[in-house]
Amino acid sequence: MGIKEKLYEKIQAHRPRITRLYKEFADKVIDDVTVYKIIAGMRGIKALITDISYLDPYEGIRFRGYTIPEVMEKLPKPEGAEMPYVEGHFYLLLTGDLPTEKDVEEVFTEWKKREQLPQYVIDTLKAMPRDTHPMTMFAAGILAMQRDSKFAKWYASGQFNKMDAWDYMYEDVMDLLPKLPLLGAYIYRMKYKGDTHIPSDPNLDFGGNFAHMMGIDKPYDDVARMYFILHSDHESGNVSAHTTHLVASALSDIYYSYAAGMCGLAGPLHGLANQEVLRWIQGVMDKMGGKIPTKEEMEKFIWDTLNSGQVVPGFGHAVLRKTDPRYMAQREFALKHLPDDPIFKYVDLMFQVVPPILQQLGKVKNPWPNVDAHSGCIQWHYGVREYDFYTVLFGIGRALGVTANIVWDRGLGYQIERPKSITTDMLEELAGAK
Ligand code: FAM
Repeated sequence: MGIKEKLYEKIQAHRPRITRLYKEFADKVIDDVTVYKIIAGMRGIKALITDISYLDPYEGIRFRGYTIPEVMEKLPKPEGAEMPYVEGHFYLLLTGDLPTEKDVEEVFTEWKKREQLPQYVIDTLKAMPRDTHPMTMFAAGILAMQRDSKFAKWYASGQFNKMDAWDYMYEDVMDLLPKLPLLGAYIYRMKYKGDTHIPSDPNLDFGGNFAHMMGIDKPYDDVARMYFILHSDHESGNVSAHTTHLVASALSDIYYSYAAGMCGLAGPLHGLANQEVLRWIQGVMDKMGGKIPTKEEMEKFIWDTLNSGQVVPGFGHAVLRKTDPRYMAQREFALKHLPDDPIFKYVDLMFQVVPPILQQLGKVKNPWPNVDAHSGCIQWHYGVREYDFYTVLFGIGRALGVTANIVWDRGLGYQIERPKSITTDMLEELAGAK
């Protein structure tokens, strides 16, 4: 059975569960909304539903029920590679089943047919000032492709039928995803490599081809695969996933929705944190004259940062309460491939020194490192030293999860999002603060 047939079968099987919940349990209370939760950005309110991934505070992310080590072990890998095919990971996210080699082959072939970047996208990028932020270029490139949306054309034709919406969304997603490595690599080489470009290789997979078009040798192909898989999804409430879902809930197509999600990812509190880590480390390196600090010296740098009112970048998390497994996956890779890298030595030292200090503060809910504490270090090692570009890498990965979500959103007929707002007066009244 092909991926689309399997997806349809899964959607059909799932629909009655949602219909039953909606019809028979509509009034059941699931969570409380407190004043804190409202003011703290709807923090923690259970108000979204997704089966693509789930974030357990103590275990970290599970993709379709599989932990990161399980995903890395169970998914098929290209010959000689350490990291799995991104194609296979997308199959898992979309269908919920581990792919066979044949399933991966199907996604590979389908994506290869659809990967070419339209000339008008290249023209759009070229028309932008060269110092435009790469995330702006990335979002603009995606938005430009909206003219080719099959979902939007179908809707405009007057044929729209809620039961078939997933099909057109799926077709758009399959058109969009394979173009993203080409778009990202094009932006990178246009901005930072003198507008010289390396054509896509028809024989290379999503991650391998990205490394090839970036112009970076092995094992950067595995870095790309790992990076895209690790960043693919973090359940639905984070800014990029939630924005994509929200915009799509208005029946906007994937180009509008995912471009909007990328604008959210571009924010310093979301996709930009990884470059803050590198900036912090390099600031310390300058002060140390390039030497690796002792444990005591590193402790002092951490305290100086905290005493000056700043946070230690790369540590803490809104939901997680242990070391991020996405951090651990990158740490394992670094221990194997770049144990002597000076930046890795700093990252490693921070891993030992920072958590006990944050614990001493007493207020930090999670003193452990998050994914961003590691990502920049590996990119820097393999020569991607333009900080601004790191969020584009995150964005290519994030596409895998958010697009799988949107196909399912349409499959299950989720409605337009429309929470209710109240005024401050009303909140004071409701809180008994008047
Ligand atoms: N260094 C110093 N103080 C920290 C801290 C850190 N790494 N993490 C949390 N705190 C403080 C926090 O500022 C707050 O202090 P105040 O009460 O004085 O405001 C207190 O501890 C309680 O915060 P929390 O409940 O533990 O964390 P939040 O849920 O409010 O915030 C983070 C979560 C991630 C924003 C926060 O831990 C932080 O600022 N970390 C450093 C920046 C970072 O690494 N961001 C990347 C997050 C990443 F996972 C992502 O989303 N891309």
